Amino acid sequence: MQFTVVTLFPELIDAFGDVGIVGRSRARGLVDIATVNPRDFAADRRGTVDDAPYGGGPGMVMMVTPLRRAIAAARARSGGRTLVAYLSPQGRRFEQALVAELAAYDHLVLLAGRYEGIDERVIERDVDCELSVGDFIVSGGEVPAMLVIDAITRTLPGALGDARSAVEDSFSDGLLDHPHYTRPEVVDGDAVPPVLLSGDHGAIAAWRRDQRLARTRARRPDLLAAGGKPEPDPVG
Ligand code: 9D3
Repeated sequence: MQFTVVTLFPELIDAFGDVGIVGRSRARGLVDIATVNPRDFAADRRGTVDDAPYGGGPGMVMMVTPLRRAIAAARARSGGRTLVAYLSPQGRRFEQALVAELAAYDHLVLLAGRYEGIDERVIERDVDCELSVGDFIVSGGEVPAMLVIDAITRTLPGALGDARSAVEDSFSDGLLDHPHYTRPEVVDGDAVPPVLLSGDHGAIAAWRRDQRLARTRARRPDLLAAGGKPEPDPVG
């Protein structure tokens, strides 16, 4: 799977792509991560990519032409099934159901905004969908784009290695995780729950299931609301 991030800060994305499960997936050829910098497509020598908002107000707005050219260059990296997603607070909430939908594409172009945002005409003409990562404010689309790449990469066959599977990931079945323990058996007077030392794999599985349900009920009762939620189409 291909990811191309359109960003004024490619070094952020490059560093992210070198480590952990995403880094290993890249090394194995499972995913390809590239960046395109709108500054390289500016219309002037200075590399201007932003300008003041029509109508007035604080901050700057990312200009149409550098973005449109950058998106075209990003699209040109593949002939496969491509989706252009703009990371923005106005977008559809990014969640696990959407991860699976997006993983069906060959190429995701992730448009990361800075400043107050991007010219609306880019959203109307060049963007297929808008994604938000939650109801809080961050400084730009780069961290949200990394989050999207990370979440999707984890679901690709082979990304997690043989011992683990995406099916075991929390949220794959809509429940929170159970507690985890490792050596020593007692630390500062705190012991590991005895069932985990019992060798009774049936009892351990039952205990973990019970812990997952209890924690979900206590911390995220919304996740236990009956039935799977139907998902709207990511495009439009
Ligand atoms: C303080 C500026 N805000 C005025 C009401 C608007 C605003 C502009 C740009 C708020 C955030 C941003 C930058 N955010 C993103 O690019 C972003 C984001 C987010 O802030 N929250 C959740 N998901 C996302 S995806 C991209």
